[in-house]
Amino acid sequence: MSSKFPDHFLWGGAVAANQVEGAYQTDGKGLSTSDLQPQGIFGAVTPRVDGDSGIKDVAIDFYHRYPQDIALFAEMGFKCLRTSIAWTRIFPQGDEETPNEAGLAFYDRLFDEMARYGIQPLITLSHYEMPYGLAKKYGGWGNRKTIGFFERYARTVFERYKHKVKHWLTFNEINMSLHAPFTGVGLPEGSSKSEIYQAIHHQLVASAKAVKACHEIVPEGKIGNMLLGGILYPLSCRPEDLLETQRQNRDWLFFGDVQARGGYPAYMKRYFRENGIQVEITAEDQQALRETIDFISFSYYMSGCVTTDEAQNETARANILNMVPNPHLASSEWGWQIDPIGLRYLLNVLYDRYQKPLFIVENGLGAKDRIEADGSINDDYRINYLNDHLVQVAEAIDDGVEVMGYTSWGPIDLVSASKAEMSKRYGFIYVDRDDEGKGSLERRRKKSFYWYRDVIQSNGNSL
Ligand code: BGP
Repeated sequence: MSSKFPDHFLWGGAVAANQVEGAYQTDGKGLSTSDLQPQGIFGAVTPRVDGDSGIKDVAIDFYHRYPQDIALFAEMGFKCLRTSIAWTRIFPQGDEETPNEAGLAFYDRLFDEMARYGIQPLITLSHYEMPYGLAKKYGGWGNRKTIGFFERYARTVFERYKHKVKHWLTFNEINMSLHAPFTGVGLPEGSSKSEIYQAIHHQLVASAKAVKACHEIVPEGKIGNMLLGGILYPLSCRPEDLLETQRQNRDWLFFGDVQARGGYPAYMKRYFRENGIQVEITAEDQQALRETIDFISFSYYMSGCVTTDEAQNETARANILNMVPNPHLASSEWGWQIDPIGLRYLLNVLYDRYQKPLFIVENGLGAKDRIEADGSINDDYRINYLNDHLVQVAEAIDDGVEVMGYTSWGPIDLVSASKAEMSKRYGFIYVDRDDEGKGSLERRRKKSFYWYRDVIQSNGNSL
């Protein structure tokens, strides 16, 4: 069978600064909102006290061990590595006039190391974090001033890395801001819907300004958005369920509509009005939003269902997003429902809606791994999950969907975002570290390492 994947398909993996780097105060780095959440993004916000050690302080020590890790990615044949820049390495408090040179120099070293192996960087400007200084002093994205601070940061990194980085993303899973206000937009728990949507609006304007800056500074580059791509199905064919499903899907698609189409969709105006949500959108904001992204990127882990039946809703709460479980699907240990066909469906939905190239920048199975007596790790469950999803990506490509690349989540084990622990592993590469932070940090190839190497080498023919 000839490969359905195009030549130059960007195969690779995705990580995020705060889940791998560690070195949380090294070389002048400031505290980030993600450094303050020992229990993960959905845990309580517990401001750190000096000397307190959270699992992310060291994470997997990528800050110092990246040469070894990139060599392992190269061994699998990676064409692309997605990671993020920690804003606080560049502007430690967020509101400085001049950037921190030691932080900038770190990413120069990192991108140079990737270039040695021909691995292209795909860089997220903000992955679930912002300078704590901005959250504390200005109220995070609740304050319009944060737009300017972000624009300065974005322009600084575009200028600095324009010859090294050609693919950029603005905010990781921008649509999660609705569920995790502190990490997403730097607002305290208990903020009102108006406050959250106002902060989201500021973030959308900032995203558009970064897109404009990228187009000016890196004209031959491409910049995309990044959406959490969980698709929702109606639990029944009752018309009310269908309508409610459309409404809930729009809850997250609305972000893509603004970023890809250049303005607020009409349905949001009704939603704001009927829910008493007040958002200040100036004429200048509307002008800024007209600068649209070049491609759509998204994460995909699971799908879920929607019902208007209150009794069924009560029993739901099956996973992190409170989705109603689909009786036809199995779940991971964390209640994330496994749905490869949903990925094909979602790719088609997004392509029909936006007609822009798509990039799957996260997909994977979080699972506990066991090391056998002979030292091997036989993660067939992970291979099966990824294989099934990639088969559906090939189907979508055959459907005519333009897919730029695929970066699986956590190609090397890292700290989980939702739980801030190590034992929920996604990697092809095992890292010796446990939830208490004990372990040698030694790296070890799992069975899936060789499987992925074959997939890349054959451009998907081995699936
Ligand atoms: C996405 C985030 C990632 C990542 C992943 C897996 O939502 O963008 O940062 O961690 O989910 O989630 P978890 O780590 O909670 O298993």
